[in-house]
Amino acid sequence: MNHIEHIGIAVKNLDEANGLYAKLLGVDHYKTEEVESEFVMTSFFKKGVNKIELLAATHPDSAIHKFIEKKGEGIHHIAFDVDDIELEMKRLKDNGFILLNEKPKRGADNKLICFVHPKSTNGVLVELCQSIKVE
Ligand code: CMX
Repeated sequence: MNHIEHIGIAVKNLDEANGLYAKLLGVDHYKTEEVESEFVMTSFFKKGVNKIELLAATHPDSAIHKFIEKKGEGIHHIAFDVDDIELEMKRLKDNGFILLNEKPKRGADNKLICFVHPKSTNGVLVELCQSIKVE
């Protein structure tokens, strides 16, 4: 497990939130990307070493829609960079953490990802992110 790769923030309206975070951070988002398998549209901001991911639901079945319905907009997850996601998933599983998937999935911004259930991490949704090497 390395540094925090990004912080994910659940928002209702991505366009409005993009404008607001651009004003807040003083930089525009550098990309938007849909993750169809997760029913989310994402956008990314980079400020120094820090990265923020905004997430908006594209479907009522989206985890982001359910989260906002229940808790409102706000911090949704903390993502950690990892060198070898399969190794890290095994290490966490062996230590009793509940992983959301058996195999890494393709996430936004060129990453392989796996979520750790918040029930096993004191109520915080944790994401593992391994950068996909571009040949
Ligand atoms: N943080 C903390 N707690 C959360 C949470 C979150 N983000 N989302 C849900 N919970 C809580 C719920 O409130 C609920 O608590 P109670 O049991 O006390 O009511 C509990 O976790 C279970 O929630 P649920 O909605 O019933 O859902 P599941 O158990 O099926 O799964 C979760 C929950 C959080 C793992 C999953 O829905 C989720 O959010 N997965 C990640 C999806 C996502 O962010 N995809 C974007 C990927 C984009 C990318 O970066 O590539």
